[in-house]
Amino acid sequence: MVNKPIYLAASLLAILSVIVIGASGNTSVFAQSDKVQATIVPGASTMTDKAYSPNPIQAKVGQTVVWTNDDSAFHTVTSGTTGAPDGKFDSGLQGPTALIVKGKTFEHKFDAAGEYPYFCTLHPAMVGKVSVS
Ligand SMILES: [Cu+2]
Repeated sequence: MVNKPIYLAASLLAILSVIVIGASGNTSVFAQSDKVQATIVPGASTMTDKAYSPNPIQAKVGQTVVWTNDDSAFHTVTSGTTGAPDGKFDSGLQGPTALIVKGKTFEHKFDAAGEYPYFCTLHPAMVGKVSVS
């Protein structure tokens, strides 16, 4: 009977340690996502280097950048500099990836480090950059 409080305390410690170990074992939940979200902001047509957000987009090698058109106008995400697309990626003017209406998305996976400038072929003042490291 004298040992009962000690037994209870030991049981409590055992339960607590299971909880603590369980919580600290969850670090994988916070692992890097394979997608980076970006948007084409409302009113983007005249917003030059603020048209795409964030700008620049920071991504790690192997990540996929997903652009969502949050504007009511049709835009593109076209790699290269204004008037000189370099062919690395392009949401295009037609087809399934064209950002014709609000809510449409375009994504591209970046497999090499570097700086990737892009623009909108419909509003050449719209410019952005993806910085991959
Ligand atoms: Cu545009």
